[in-house]
Amino acid sequence: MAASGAACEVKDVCVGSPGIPGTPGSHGLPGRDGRDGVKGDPGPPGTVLETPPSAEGHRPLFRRGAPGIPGECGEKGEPGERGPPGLPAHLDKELQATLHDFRHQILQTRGALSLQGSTLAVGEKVFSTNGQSGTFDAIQEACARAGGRIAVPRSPEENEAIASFVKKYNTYAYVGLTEGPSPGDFRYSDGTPVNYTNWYPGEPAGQGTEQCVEMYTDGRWNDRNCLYNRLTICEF
Ligand code: MAN
Ligand code: CA
Repeated sequence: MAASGAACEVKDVCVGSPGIPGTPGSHGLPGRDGRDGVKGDPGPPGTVLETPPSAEGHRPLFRRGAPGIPGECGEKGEPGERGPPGLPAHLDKELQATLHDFRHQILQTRGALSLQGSTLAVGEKVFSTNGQSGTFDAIQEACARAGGRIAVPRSPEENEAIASFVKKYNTYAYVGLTEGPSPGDFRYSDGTPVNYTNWYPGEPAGQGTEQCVEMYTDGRWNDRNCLYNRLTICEF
């Protein structure tokens, strides 16, 4: 039964004014967690990252750079193993030939230098003059002293070399040929018969009276007495 603040008879109808609304109640406690939601849609595809190739057979993406500075020299290595024993020098053909050649060239050079005139090399030979004149014997001696022999041409090239000295010094030269016991038979100083000649037309005409051979300025030869003074030309 509703009761109001007014005292009244039970039978009477009393009309009071409405009360003031009460103050709101305090907040209730948080409710329980709801159930899990449904699974979402898949996400968009990811971005492919470009990575530098490393596997063999792939062309590099970048151009080759400039070469680097060369490294420093390494340390000296250990000596190699000892070679097989060589021949004794006197049995080594190649070594002997080389030594012979060296000796020959040294003697040629020394001889030519000692004459202090003009020198020409033709093939294996060296021709040289001191520019002085002498008899055939004097020339032979001068050449021997220098370690050589009186020059004798054995080919057109050698003849030309000797002739060039004759022209240069404007003096006929004796060459290394002399007449043997039989007239007209001219030989080298080692006794072998002459096998290259360049006689002036009509020569040799001495028939035993002219036992040496002189060279004219044109390079041709004449048999002549051995006691004239002729240009000293040696060969080495
Ligand atoms: C001429 C020629 C030569 C000879 C000399 C000697 O020139 O008869 O053969 O050698 O005279 O003086
Ligand atoms: Ca003559």
